[in-house]
Amino acid sequence: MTMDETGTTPEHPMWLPEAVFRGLRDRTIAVVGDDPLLGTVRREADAAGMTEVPPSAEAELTIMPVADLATHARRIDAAAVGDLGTEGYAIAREGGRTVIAYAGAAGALYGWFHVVRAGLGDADTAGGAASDAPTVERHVPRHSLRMLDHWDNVSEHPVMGQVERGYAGGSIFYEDGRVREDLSRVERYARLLASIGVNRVAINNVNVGRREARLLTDDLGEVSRIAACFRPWGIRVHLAVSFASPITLAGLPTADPVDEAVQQWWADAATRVYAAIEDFGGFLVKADSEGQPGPFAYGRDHADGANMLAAALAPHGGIVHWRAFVYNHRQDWRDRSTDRARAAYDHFVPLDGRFADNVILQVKYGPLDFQVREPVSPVIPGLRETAVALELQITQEYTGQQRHAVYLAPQWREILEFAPFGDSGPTISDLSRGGIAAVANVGDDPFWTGHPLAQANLYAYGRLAWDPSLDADAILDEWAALTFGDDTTARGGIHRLLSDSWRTYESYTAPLGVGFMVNPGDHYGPSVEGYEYSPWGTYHFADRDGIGVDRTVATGTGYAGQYPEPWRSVYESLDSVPDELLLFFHHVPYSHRLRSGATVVQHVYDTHFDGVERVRAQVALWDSLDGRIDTAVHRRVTERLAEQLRSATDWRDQINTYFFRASGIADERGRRIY
Ligand code: GCV
Repeated sequence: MTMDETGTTPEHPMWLPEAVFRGLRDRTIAVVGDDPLLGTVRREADAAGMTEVPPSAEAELTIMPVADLATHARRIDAAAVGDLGTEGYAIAREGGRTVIAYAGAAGALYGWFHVVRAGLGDADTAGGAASDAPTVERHVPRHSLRMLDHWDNVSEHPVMGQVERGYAGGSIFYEDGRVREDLSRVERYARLLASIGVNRVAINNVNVGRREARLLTDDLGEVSRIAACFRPWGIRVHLAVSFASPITLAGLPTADPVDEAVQQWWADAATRVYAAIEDFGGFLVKADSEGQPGPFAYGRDHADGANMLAAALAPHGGIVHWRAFVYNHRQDWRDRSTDRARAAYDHFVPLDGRFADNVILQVKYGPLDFQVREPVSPVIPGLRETAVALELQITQEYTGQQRHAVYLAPQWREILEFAPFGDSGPTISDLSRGGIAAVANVGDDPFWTGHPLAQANLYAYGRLAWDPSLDADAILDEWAALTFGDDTTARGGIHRLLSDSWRTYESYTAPLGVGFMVNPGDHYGPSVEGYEYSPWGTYHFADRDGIGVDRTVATGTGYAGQYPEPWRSVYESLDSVPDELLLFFHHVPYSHRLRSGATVVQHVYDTHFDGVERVRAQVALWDSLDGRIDTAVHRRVTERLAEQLRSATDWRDQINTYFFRASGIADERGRRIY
C-alpha cells in the first residue's frame, strides 16, 4: 500500500481482506429466514460474489433454522444439533453441500464467518460414506457476553489524550469533541468484531469526564447512530456512566443511591436510553476508584450502588457491569499494613450474594493492574453467588504499548484455564459466568492498532471469548492466514515472531512477578524505583539483601490467604510457589535459589540478556520477510521493532545494573553490566 495524494496512509484492512473471499466467489448459497441479521448474511454473501438460490436448489452453502432441517436437509440429524442457544450454530457437510443450522439469527451470522474462516471445503470430504448421516459439528459460545470496553474520551483529556491508554491514534468514535459525522469505519470495525464473535461494546472510558457523562443524556441521538453501526452485526452498545451524574447532569444535591430522587433520575435516564436505543446493553461503572465518584461518599457500599443502577435498567433488560477495581490510590508507602493486592477481595467478597441478578462484577485478571505476570485474581473464585466477568486488557498498557510485538493469547489461555480449587475444579473461564470483557486496542490509526501485529491480540480475544479452549498458536495461524494471505513463508515467520513474544517481553522487563518497575504516568519503559515511594501501592521493597513482597499469611500481608486450597498453600510456601510469581508472594535474598536451580539475581541477568537477543532475532526474522509482506505494513513493523530493541536494551541494562548495584553479586558469565 502506498501513500495517497494527501500524504497520509489510507486505512489498511485488518483480517478479512477481499482475497479471503476468493474461494466463495460464484458458489451458490441459500439463506432461510428473514431476521435483520440474515439480511447481513445475504449482503455478505453477495459481496463475496456468491449466487443466492432457493433452499430447494440444494445450494453449496445453506444457512437455515434447525426447524427447517427436516424439510431441506433430511439426512442431517436434528437431534445431534441439540440446543444451540441464541448464538450457536451447527455445521454439517453432506456430499457437495455445507449446511449451517441456527436457532437464533446471530448463530447464522457466526456460522457464516465460520465458513469464511474455514472455507467451504471440498465436496465429499466429510460426512463419511453416502449411507451415513453427515457428521454434525456444534459451535456454541462458552461465554454469552463477549465484550469490548473502549477507553475513548469524546474530547481530548489533557493528560491521557483522547483514548486513555490508547496506542493507536485517536478514537474511532469521536472527533472534535463530538461523535464523528462519518461512522463508516465503525461499520467496518463492527463487521470485524462480529467475525470474531464479540457481541457487546462499551463506547466510552470508564473514567467518565463531564463531557462524556452527557452521552447518556444530551447525546443519545449520537449514541444511537453508533448503536446503528453495530446492530446489523449482532453487537449491542453499552455506556460507561458516572455515579455522580444526578449531581453533575441534573443538579440534584446528592447521588446517594438510597435517595428516591436519585433513584428516579436513573430510572428516567434508563427509560430515555431505551426509547432511543431499544437494544441498549447497559451501564459500565468504575466507582470509588482512582478519583471516580461512588457510593462510599454517602456511607453506602458497592452493592447499594450497583443495585440502584440495576433497578433502573431491569425493566428494560439492561445489565450493570460494576468494576471490582477499587483500592486506595493515596496510600502512604511507609504503611506496610496496606496491600493493594488485597483490596478487591476485601471490598467485594463480603458483599457476595447481595448483588441484583442483572449486576455483573467485572474483575481484572490479576489483583494489581494488567501486569505481564500476576497471579489470577482470588476475587473470581471468592464470589460464589455473584455473576463475575473476567476483565482482560488488549490495549498493551503494561506490555509494550503496541510498540513492542507481544502476542497476549498465551497469557489469556493461562488465566482462563487456571483452576482455583485444584485441577478437578472449575476453571476461571467456568467461573466467569458473566462473560468476558477486555479493554480495546484500536484507534483511528491506518493500521487500526498502531502496531499491525497487535491486531492478532484483538482477533485472539474474540476467538478465546467464544471458545477459551482454542490453542493460542492455532488462533495465531488462523489470524495470519486471514490477514496475510497464502505465502506460507510469511505466515510461518509471523508465527515464529509472535508465538512466544509474551514470554520474551516478560524476560526483559520486571522479573519473577514483581510487577511495575515502569515509568510512572505513561507506564512505558523501565524505572525500577519509579513507583517505590508513590501513593499507588505498587512496591517491590528492594534493599541490599533482597527483593519482593511478603504476601504470605504467616509473616506478610495475608494476601495468599485469599485463595482457596490448594493455591493458598502453594503460594504461601517458598518450596512450592511457582518461580514466575516468586517475588509477587515472597521477599527473598538475591541469592535465593529458584526451583529452576538459578539464583534470583542470576535469573535476572540471564533472562534480561536473553530477552534482548530474542528481540534481535525477531528483528532479523522480520527483515527476512521484506518483499513478502505489504510494504506499508512491513515498514511500520520494522520501525516498531527498532523501538522494541532499543527499549528492551534499556530495560536489560537498567534492571541488570539495579540488581548488580543492590546485591553486589556479579554475573556468573561475566557479561557487561553497567
Ligand atoms: C481507565 C489503570 C490505568 C488507568 C485505568 C485504570 C482502570 O490504573 O493506568 O488508565 O483507567 O487502570 O482500569 O480503571
